[in-house]
Amino acid sequence: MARKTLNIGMVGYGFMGRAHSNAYRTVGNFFDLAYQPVLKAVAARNAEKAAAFAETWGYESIEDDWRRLVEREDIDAIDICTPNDLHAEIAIAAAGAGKMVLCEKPLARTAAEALPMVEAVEKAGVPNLVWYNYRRVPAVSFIKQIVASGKLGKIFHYRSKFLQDWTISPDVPQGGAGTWRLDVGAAGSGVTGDLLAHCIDGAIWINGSIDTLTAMTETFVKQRRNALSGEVQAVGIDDAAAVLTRFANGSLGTFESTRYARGHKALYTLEINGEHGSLAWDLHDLNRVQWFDHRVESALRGWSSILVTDGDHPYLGRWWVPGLSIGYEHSFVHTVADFIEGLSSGKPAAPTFRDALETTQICDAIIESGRSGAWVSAGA
Ligand code: 4PW
Repeated sequence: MARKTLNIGMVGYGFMGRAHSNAYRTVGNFFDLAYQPVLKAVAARNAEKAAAFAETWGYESIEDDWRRLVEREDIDAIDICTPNDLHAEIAIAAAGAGKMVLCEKPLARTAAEALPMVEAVEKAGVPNLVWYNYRRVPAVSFIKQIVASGKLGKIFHYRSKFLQDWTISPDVPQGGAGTWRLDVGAAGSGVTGDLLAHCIDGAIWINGSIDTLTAMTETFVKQRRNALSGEVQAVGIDDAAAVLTRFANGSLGTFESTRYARGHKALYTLEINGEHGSLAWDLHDLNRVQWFDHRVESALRGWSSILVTDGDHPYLGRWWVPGLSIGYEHSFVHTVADFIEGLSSGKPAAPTFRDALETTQICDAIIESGRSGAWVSAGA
């Protein structure tokens, strides 16, 4: 049967613009879907860069103002790949124009900013999704399945970290392309919204809601040059965060994120310890899950390393033959596949804006606790 078209209007052309564009182009070749994404237009203030991006990725047209993109009749879905400070305005306008909205994580700089976005998509009744892509690494989806099956029994601990090392030099500027993540005005927070948000999203998805938390945050470099104005300014972001949580299911959580861990470029790890066993995963070996089953007889008991590349593992049946690995970019392809599947089935792919609001509320609570040192109730 001929596929219907899903006309994409992309806002932004950075790292995430590339990851999403690749996913839209690839998904139809591997997944059997009712809609085929069509790269209709990309919008960016810099028309020259937008044109080069359109040429590379095969967008049919460009706009130098996202507002014109949102108004276009031939666009079905707006995909927001801008710095965080623009997410709310674009998403609310897109929902108001009746477009589906896909938004890069975190949903917004704060929960106060995110809530009107949630209300806008719900009032308009438009499909919506936040790109927490690591949920859709097959090994992570597999962990979610094992935990949900009850094989671990009662959960005691959830442990997760996301480590990088690219901002250690005080010469790295803040603001502007490439370094907006260091500018609190553009990003809202530092590692908490940028990196720890992935760990929190995964934790809530796999282990349920967080009730209370306490955090320690630090800004190691206090002043940086602004990449646009050249002015030396105070740094407002958190460079590192360490967080203790209590989950609603009674388990304890420990989370850490930093951009000051020499030698680590993107080390996202998670580990879960339950009554009957443990599971562990890390992004540097993303096709593998470590599994310990205490119910195996003691002489044979030990950690096993499961290669998540089987046709029975999540998403893998769509790719190559068992034993062959896939990578980072596939998590975005799976996100598009699930979003489109949700359009056909009427069961929206998660995390919706409403789901992702919870992660942003936790991030707010981390920043608040980092300032006060107090235990705070997480969530609404
Ligand atoms: O979302 C995160 C980014 O902002 C990513 O998953 C990794 O860290 C790669 O870039 C940053």
